[in-house]
Amino acid sequence: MEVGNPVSVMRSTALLEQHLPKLPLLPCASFVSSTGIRPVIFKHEAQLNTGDDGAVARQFPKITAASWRHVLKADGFNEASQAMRVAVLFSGGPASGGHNVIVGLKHALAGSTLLGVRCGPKGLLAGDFFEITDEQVEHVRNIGGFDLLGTDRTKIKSDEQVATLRKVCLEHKLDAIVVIGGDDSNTNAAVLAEALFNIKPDGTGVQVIGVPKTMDGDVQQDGLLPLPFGFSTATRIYAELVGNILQDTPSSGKYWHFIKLMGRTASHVALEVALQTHPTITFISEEVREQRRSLQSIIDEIADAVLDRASRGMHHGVVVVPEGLLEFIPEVSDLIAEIERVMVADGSYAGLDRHHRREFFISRVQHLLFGQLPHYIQDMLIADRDSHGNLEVSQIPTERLIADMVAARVDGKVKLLPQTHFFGYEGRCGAPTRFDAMLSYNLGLVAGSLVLDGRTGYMAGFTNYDEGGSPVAIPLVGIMGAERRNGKDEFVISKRLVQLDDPAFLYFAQHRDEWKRDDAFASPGPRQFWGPTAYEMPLTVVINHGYGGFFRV
Ligand code: FBP
Repeated sequence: MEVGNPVSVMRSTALLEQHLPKLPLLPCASFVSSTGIRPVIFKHEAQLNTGDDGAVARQFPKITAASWRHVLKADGFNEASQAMRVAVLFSGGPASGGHNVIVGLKHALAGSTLLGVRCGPKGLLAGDFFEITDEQVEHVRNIGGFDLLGTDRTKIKSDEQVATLRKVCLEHKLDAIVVIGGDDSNTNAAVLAEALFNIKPDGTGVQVIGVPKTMDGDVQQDGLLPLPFGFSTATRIYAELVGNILQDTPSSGKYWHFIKLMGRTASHVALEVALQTHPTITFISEEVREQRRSLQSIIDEIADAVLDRASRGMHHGVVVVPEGLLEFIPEVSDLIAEIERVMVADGSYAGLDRHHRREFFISRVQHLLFGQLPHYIQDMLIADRDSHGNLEVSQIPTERLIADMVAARVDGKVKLLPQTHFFGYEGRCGAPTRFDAMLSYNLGLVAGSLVLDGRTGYMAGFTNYDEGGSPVAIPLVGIMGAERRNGKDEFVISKRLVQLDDPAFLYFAQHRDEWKRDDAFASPGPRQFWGPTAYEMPLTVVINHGYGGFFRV
């Protein structure tokens, strides 16, 4: 398939794919005028207090001075009709709804030129652009994936990269860049906004606007952005799969399933799926860290449930763990920190084959746990980090580790038949739920409006999901904090983790014992695109924000 030329792609003749693009995309009232959809202008609302003693402002002086960390709210239609050249790119992992952001941008920027960047930040540096046509946009509306443009995870940071980018921007006469990405990509958007602030010969700059996407659901800002797009679809797909497995277990009556759910750091995905399906046991990483639990205590909890249920004739169950669980177990995170110190101190392991690389770290890492872990976990803990310095948790078979350890722990007492699963990639490119389709479309309208309003260093936001929706703009420098990456502290967009006093977590904590004791599961089935439940919101959002349950624009 050719990225950047979707019109050449033969979509299947499945009824669903034929009908999805016909489903409506509704703008919220702020964008609707008597003559059709219109971009809006913004006014300053409140200032965000980062409490960082000015360190972020010192690193990003220009965009801090431009925004004063002010949140913006819509303030009427944009009457100006300047034609601009705007480039848009996907950055990071795919999330359902990405194509609808581009539909929204195209609608907001009517009269301007919208250039698609092929293959993410890498394509931006290479100046690999094409003009997005109305026909292309109509072809991908309400369709999952990022295939209109493609994506990657290149981090633009070095002086050389920045110099290349400045050149590309001037050569292609860009006025603005829209980065559709998660926390790391929006951090990158802040870096770009600062670097491109006043690079044109006339003293003006190339504006940079971020759009929050990630199936992980962790780009949230209290009161301004309950969720990024992509989370709703991923969790509905996982809930269908987990619900199906839960339905199978008492039928076959012999398997324990160990399921890892994607979601790099925060446990929003696992919590949402637990609320939708009620698995026998679900671990929430943030609670594991708060309670300073050991790996062995997690194994013991599962083993006790296996033995208890077996004593009552139930030889089945389902355990759900978040993708990032290991990083939240204090002894494992200490081990990871030590491995990363070794990586920073001596890079000579880089060219070694798997066996010698393992030997290299075994001879240097003191933490006792390292030697106790199986090779399939050791190898992933010492693997190269991604370009943003993240451990590649999607590649760590945590579900297998836990299944193996539980099997060893109950050996001789009961016969455990474990099955392991990782639900990840299958969740993040499906056709967007109606919630994600509408949210992402409106985020595209917000981003296009911010460009036309001359803003830079902002992330598009959208809130008040059950009252018609409200566009907001969030200053990137207002939501940054220090995080340890590649053994060093860096300013990044802070992820919102599950808070143990979140109403959604409290609801889960109140009910999990009954889900563990008995088969109290739910099997919600496939996501709905038509009918009364099509506009349902994720349960965590409904419970945490007191919403009425349905997305309304
Ligand atoms: P983003 O934060 O870029 O949206 O990525 C989310 C994610 O799907 C994580 O949940 C997962 O750990 C990671 O991407 C997998 O990355 P890759 O696509 O590079 O395998």
